[in-house]
Amino acid sequence: MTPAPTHAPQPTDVPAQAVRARCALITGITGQDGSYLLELLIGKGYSIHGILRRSSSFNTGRIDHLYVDPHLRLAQAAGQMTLHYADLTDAGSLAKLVRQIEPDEVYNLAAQSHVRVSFDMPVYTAESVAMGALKLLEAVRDYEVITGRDSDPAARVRYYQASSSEQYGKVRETPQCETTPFYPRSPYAVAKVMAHHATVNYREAYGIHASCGILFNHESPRRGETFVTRKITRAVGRIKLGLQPRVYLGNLEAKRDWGFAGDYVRAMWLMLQQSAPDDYVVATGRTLAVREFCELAFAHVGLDYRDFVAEDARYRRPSEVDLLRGDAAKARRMLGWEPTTTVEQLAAMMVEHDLELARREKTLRDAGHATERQRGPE
Ligand code: NAP
Ligand code: G4F
Repeated sequence: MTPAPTHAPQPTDVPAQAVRARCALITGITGQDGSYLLELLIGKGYSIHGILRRSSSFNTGRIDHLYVDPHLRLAQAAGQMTLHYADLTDAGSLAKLVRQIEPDEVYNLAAQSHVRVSFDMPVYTAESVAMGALKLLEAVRDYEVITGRDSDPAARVRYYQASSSEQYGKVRETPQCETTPFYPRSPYAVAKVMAHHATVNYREAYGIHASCGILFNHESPRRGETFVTRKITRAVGRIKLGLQPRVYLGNLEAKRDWGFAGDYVRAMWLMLQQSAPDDYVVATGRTLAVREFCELAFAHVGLDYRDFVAEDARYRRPSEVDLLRGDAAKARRMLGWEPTTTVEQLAAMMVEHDLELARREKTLRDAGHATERQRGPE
């Protein structure tokens, strides 16, 4: 594996007597959650390693603000972020990386995470989500055995699996909690259920300190543009500035429990600080229909969503998850975790961000630059 540009100081930059900072490996560091988790761990003084997929174009937009030019490394206070080329589908790259960086904590956030796309790419989704988790767990298990960390409870690697409320699927009880049965309704959810059970199994079979966070939908200004909240807030900004006439959506009646991603990565970290591994639901406990989120987002700029939202069946899924509402009582009780952001604040934050992007786009357009890109049926 060829190391990507390193963002951390080299050993010569670090005083010899320095205590080793806690070391975390994050898969999916370039995604929404990875970027917030990176910020959280930097604030806590961790040395962080992230895996980067090879892409023909830049894919580090969400973490570029944390990049430190390696030529300025001597001016940097402590070792922070190093990126490595690897892929969840490449077991060898994962095993090599775990052995090389010797992490104290591993956060498995990488995934083909789009539910609608998983119907188009079920095999790749399973390869990255289900088999990817298994490959990473195997890498951790082998590393622990080789180094003897498996026989010292204080030295065990702590592993976080990004499980999903999507695993509940066709729910028969509301709200959903840790004991609610899974009934997956998409290739993505099926793969996440496997990854979840594999994580629990490695905990029980090999004593790995592995926890699953069953996170309900969480959003932010860094949310991918084809997830419904961001698709809506991005459209609000562009419609308000006259850059597009309307937005086409699929099922407006689906209900989701939407929280703020910045709050949810705190729960991930808290799970790995517990003496015993376990599984936790992370959610706000409030649920809104997509239609109601539209209402909130458009109202923030004084518009009525009914004038601008049109339905298009291409955005519907072959099988839908109609209702999700989480009960995070266990996370509140055991981790002391609380969400800090209401869905109203979340919608306002995202609309403000996307209004600013629309202003910049309009400036470019008015100067004669074409800016809008074509997108797929997501
Ligand atoms: P996201 O923004 O889609 O980020 C996914 C990350 O995974 C990106 O860094 C992506 O790299 C990387 N990735 C995709 N395929 C990969 C592969 N084969 N090998 C290595 N890296 C790969 O997702 P997110 O919203 O941050 O979610 C983080 C995790 O939590 C995911 O596992 C998701 O399924 C799960 N989850 C999310 C939510 C939610 O509401 N956000 C809720 C429950 C669970 P690129 O940047 O190069 O694409
Ligand atoms: O924003 P969504 O695409 O998120 P979805 O499917 O709930 O999945 C997200 O949350 C999961 C946690 O439960 C994560 F595990 C997963 O990785 C991802 O982050 O869609 C939300 C709802 C769906 O019911 C969908 O049918 O919005 C509905 N929707 C209606 N119109 C739309 C659209 N979704 C998208 N993406 N695009 C539409 O035009």
